Parts: sequence; C-alpha cells; structure tokens
Amino acid sequence: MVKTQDKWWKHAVVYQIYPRSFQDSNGDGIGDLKGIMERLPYLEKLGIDAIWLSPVCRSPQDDNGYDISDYQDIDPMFGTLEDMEELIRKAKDHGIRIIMDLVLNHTSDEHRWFLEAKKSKDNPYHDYYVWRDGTEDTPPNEMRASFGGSAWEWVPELGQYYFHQFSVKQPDLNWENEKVRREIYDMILWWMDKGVGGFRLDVIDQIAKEPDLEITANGPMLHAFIREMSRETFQKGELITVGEAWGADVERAKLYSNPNGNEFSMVFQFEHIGLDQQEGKEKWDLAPLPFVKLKKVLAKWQTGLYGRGWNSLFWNNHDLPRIVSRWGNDREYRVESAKMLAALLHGMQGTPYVYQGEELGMTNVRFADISHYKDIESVNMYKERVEAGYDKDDVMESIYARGRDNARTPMQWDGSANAGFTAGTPWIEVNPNYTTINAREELEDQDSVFYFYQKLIRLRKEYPVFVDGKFELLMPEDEKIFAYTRTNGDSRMLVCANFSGEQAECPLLAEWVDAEVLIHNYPGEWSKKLRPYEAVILIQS
Ligand code: TEU
Ligand code: CA
Repeated sequence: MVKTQDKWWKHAVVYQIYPRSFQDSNGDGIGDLKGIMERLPYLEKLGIDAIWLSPVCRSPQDDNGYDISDYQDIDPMFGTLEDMEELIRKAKDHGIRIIMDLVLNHTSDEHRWFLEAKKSKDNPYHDYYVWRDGTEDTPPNEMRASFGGSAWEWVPELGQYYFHQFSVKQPDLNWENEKVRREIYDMILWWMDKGVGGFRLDVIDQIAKEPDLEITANGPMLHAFIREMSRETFQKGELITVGEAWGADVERAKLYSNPNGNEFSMVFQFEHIGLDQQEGKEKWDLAPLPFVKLKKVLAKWQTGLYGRGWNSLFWNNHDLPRIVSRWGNDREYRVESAKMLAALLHGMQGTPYVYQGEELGMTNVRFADISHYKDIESVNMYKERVEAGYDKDDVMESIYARGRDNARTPMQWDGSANAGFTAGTPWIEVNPNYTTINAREELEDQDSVFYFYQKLIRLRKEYPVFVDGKFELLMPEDEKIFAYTRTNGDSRMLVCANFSGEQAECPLLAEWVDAEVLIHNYPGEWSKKLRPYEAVILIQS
C-alpha cells in the first residue's frame, strides 16, 4: 500500500482566481485584492487549501496582467503591495496559501528592462531580450505570434527586430543571459520571503526558445534552466510549483514532476483539452469532441505518472471555455453534468484545480457581437478572419465555443445587479444567467453544485485512496460510460459516470451493490441503468 505522507500539495485542492473578474471592492468595475479578502470565508467553506492568483503585478494590461512591467509591485488597479501582504496573512488565517502567477517567458514592453534595452545595442539591458538584425521589410523568419501577426517587431532606431511569442507588447526574455536568470531568481526569493505558498509558471516550456531554428516549446536548454531555477529558489521552501506546459507529453512530465523534486511539483498538460484540435488548423476551427479518446488520454496520464511523477487535474482555467458548456449539457442537465464532470476529475490521482465559478456550474456566454468582447486573442482573431473573408456569424460561433472571455465574465455571487460583483460598471458584462446561477442561491440549496464540490474536496481529505490509489480504466471503448477504479491496499473505489444525455447500462455496477456510496449526483439511490449524466463514487474496504 502506498502512503503519500510527504508533500502537502498532494493532499491539496487549489482554487484559481482571475482577480479582475472575482470581486470588486471599490466600484471601479474591476475585481481587486480587497475583494478577494472579503470572499475568503466563502473559499474556506468550499474547503480549498490554496489560491492560484492570476497575475496582479504592475502591468499595462495588454493581456490582462500577463504582460508585467514590475514583478515586485502590485498593479494599482488591484491594490497595493500592503494589500497583497495582508491577503497572504489573512488567507493563512483561513488555512489558505497564495500561489503567485510567474510570467517569466516575457515582460511587458513597458518594463524598465525593455525601456533600457531598446535605447541602444550596447545598453546593459539590451541582451535581456531576443534581438536579430534585419531590414525593415524582411523579418528574420516567418514565425507568427500567438495573438496574430509576425513574431518579430521592427525597432527602426536600432535597425533590429525583437522577438515576441505573444503580443507586440510582450517581448520575450533572453534566458540564455545569466543576468536575466539571476534577476528572476532574486525576484522569486523576494516573493518567497513574503510568505507565498507557491508559484504557477506561465508558458514555462517556451522560455528556452531558439527562434533561428523556429523552436518555441521544449528548447534544448529547457530542463537545465528549470533545474537551475528550482535549485536556486523553490527548493529552499515547501512550495507547490506548477508549470504551464502545452508541449508536455508523459515522458516530459516525468522530468518536470520527478519525485526527487529537482524541477516542479507538477505541470499543467493540455492533451485532454486539445482533443478536438485538428492537425494544421487553429483552435477556432471547430470539430466534434471524441469521448472515447478523452478517457484513454486521461487514463494514459494517470497510469504514466503513477509513482513516477504527479498529475494536476483540471477542466478549466482563465483561457478555456467553461467545462459544463464544453463536455456537459449547460441547459436541461446543467446541474447533473457539472457534478458528473467534477466527480470524474476529483476521483483521479493528482492535485485538483477548481476555476472560479466552476463550483457553481457557471457556463459559457454568448454576447450579441464582437463589441462586447475584451480578450486580445478573440478581438485580434475576429479582425484577421473577417478581413480574410470569413463569415462573421461563423467567427462568432468560434468565439462562443472557444473564446477566453467565456471564463472571464464576472463571478456570479448573487441575483442583484451585476451579480454582486461590482457596484459600478463591470469591465466585461456579466453572463445574463446570473439571476438563476449564483453563489447565494447555491449556498441555500443542499443539492447545489457548490455543495457537491465541497463534499468532493472533503472526501479527498478523509479517504487516502483519493490521494494514493492506483488508477485503472474500465470499459475503455464504451461510448457513454466513463468508469475507473482506484485501489490502495484493501481499499477500492469505483468512479462510474454516464457521460451522455441518455440512459446508459453499466454492467459492472452489479459487483458493487453492497459498496458504500461516497457521493452521488441524483437525489435518492443510484440506479443500475444510469440516468443522463448520473455519476456515483462507491468504496469497498
Ligand atoms: O497561456 C499560454 C498560451 O499559450 C495561451 O495563449 C493559450 O494558448 C491560449 O489561451 C489558448 O488559445 C498563458 C496564459 O495562461 C495566458 O492567459 C496568456 O495570455 C499567455 O500565457 C501569455 O502570457
Ligand atoms: Ca476594483
């Protein structure tokens, strides 16, 4: 029997907050640190152990804070450094740690390093960024930036291009420069000193880019850089560290999350997220979601990292559409399917992440037209596609299905104006369904999605099999049922879910008639013919 006594984060559940959309405290329409402090009792009630805070550092907000101009200060829009210190302290009083978001692949073009760097080629900060000579009309190569356009931006005064994998206002840092690395480590140590509980590392697999070879993710120096950073910083504390790695496969994840702790605690991998991504196309080109493949991919990660690494478990974040709208049914079975998806994820081995509003079953949004959208990615894509002759309605359908603003509409606290998010005008409109989907209603209803998440989080703390049990996928080819067991010594748990909107037979439930029900998403007893989106977790010991 395996027993994970060591790391606190193996028992933890993390809650992600997108600060600008969580709770506004001063009526300017933007969520802030004081707003988060007000909601700590709510988060304690949910039972989470840590908050991953999307970036709150000083930033011109070209990409909502993922363009940092000062790593050691808080953006006035969110509060002050004192507020941040207070948040860390107060959260601790509620048993909650704060995980900062480190954006280390790039800075803002308004960071003082970049302002210096572009002054002249012999400025001491010039080599903090990635420059190539060229002429005005011929960039070094054809590489494209994530948010549209060339990855190279011409600076006429220098006769050089700088490299940016994201927006023009997000110049890439040059990790080959030892001074850059040292500055970063000192900054991390400074935050550790302030008592943060860990870090989420933005697009960390892209730091070791080799633009001349057109390499972005998984550059040759990647793991050497990460090991150095880990040794110089994280390993000096008891931190949770999670790297964002779109380019990770199971083998790489074993390096990243090696139990010897020389890199990170874990990574976010995206294989289960990108199943409908078509070869050579963009995320906006929609395709059907393959259910059987979803099971196999998740099973592969569960088995592949067992004893040799550690999984993060997530359906959602601030870049992704809402899970109940994507894999569930956000209309007649919204509550049932939101709970089913939660049970499946929280039954697996790894550290679960809950994205704000997921615990309420919040859904995607469909604003009338592009003028309501704020995200640089959607707005730029809309322009590019419409100019290229795409039908406007089709482009809107892509945004409805995949746009990042789906996750960024304000948190739905109650049925009052603007969902109780702000007394002013919210920076992005509230999803009109807030009158029925909101925290106040759910807190008054014992059968709500909220209490289902609360119970799942509690079960993980009570039953070691959630943390340690070995995963086995059952009925892998079944088109409706998602079922697996977790086994830890004599303790055996079955997670069985109907992933469809129709009734489904689950023959293996016959063996489990005498088992104890840990959680179930319909009132009354579970049925052998599972009803639409019915899910149950059973245990034998
Ligand atoms: O996201 C990484 C990233 O590659 C995203 O652009 C992602 O591919 C996209 O959202 C899906 O279409 C991280 C952050 O999570 C994101 O919010 C930032 O915009 C990005 O890095 C740049 O810092
Ligand atoms: Ca505010």
